Amino acid sequence: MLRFLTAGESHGPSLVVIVDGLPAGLRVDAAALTRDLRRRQRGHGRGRRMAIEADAAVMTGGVRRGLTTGAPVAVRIDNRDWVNWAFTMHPDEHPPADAGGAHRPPLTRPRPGHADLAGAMKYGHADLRDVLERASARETAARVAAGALARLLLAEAGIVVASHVTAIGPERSDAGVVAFDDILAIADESPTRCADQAASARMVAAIDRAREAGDTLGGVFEVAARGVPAGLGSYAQWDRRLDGRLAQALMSIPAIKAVGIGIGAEAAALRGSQAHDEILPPAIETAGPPTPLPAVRPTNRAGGLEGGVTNGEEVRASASMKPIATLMAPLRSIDLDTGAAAPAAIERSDVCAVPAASVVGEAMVALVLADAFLERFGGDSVEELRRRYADWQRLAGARVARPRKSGTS
Ligand code: EPS
Repeated sequence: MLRFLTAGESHGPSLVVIVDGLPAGLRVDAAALTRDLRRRQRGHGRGRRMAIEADAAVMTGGVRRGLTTGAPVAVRIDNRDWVNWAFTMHPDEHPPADAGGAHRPPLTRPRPGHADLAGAMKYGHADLRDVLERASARETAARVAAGALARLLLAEAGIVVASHVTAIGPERSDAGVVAFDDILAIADESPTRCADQAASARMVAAIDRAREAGDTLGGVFEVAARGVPAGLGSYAQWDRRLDGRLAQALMSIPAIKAVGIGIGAEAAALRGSQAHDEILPPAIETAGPPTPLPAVRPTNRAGGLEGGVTNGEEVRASASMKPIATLMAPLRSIDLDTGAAAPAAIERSDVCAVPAASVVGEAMVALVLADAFLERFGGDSVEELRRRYADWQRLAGARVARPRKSGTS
């Protein structure tokens, strides 16, 4: 229903993204996209590139006078650093004499852990720059712009997506399950996006130590979504299971090596009696609108998904990121020109980008949820979508059996 494609190189003129399938009449403001782009640039441990860039979304299609038209939405994010790379990255075989930037020699020493070697073998590149320019996590800026559009759609249904970091290197948050409001309260200025202040300070120190050692750090983040209706995804076919779709989307973020839903990998060591979320009768009706949920769940270890279907609880998915592959104290590698041993290439890079990856995770989860929401409720216009969702909420509410108040029969 909702699909997107990105293009552009890390040091090319710009990144672009086309988002197809958004209904007409969605209020879109480039500033909302730019806000998320700036959040992705933050975090302790980011490299010098982030000081050069001030990512901003330029809408170039599908939006008129603040509203989507139903046409594909196109967004461009210009790379400020392009001026320093224009000669090296120029699309013309013979760049103009005034193309800026150094005349950089080919890169031939692949970095273990980056796409350099695998990409060179796949596409036959002799200059590893032809691999790393596209494999770079800079591409995730385009995903964040797409995710911001998905978020605007989800907001129409009251669905909110947020994220927090739970570990950086060996430093873990001691906060346990962090409530959604506490995740939302994490300031964009937080150096780590960790809700546990003491752990955050330890994480900052660990990043500083890694930097001093010429090393890098990975970590873990969790994405949470509140207000997701029950019934998105399906157990009926493997590729409709929403947990699988979320896992693919999160795993596709550069450097992600593991994804968990709810308590994730921890579930393997628990007994069934400790791993599942019991089903209790709904609270006795008081004032307020009827809830469309027929039961109360005292815990949410399943992360809002059972059988690949949302169950009305918060959706919670976590992702583990490996340390960044570019080391200032490089690992052993070879020179592809000579075949001889040589230290891996050193490129400007980040020491840790887990807080940034968690913002990218929000975008990917928002895109999957928006896709599943459109699949469930459809509609060519936001107006139609809103009506269908309201109908479903009313009908689902009416179907729910209510326990009788004591004393009534
Ligand atoms: C990134 C931009 C890149 C890197 C980083 C992510 O900029 P540059 O290569 O000019 O320093 O900082 O990419 C990687 C760490 C990587 O391994 O690809 C960004 O915008 O997020």
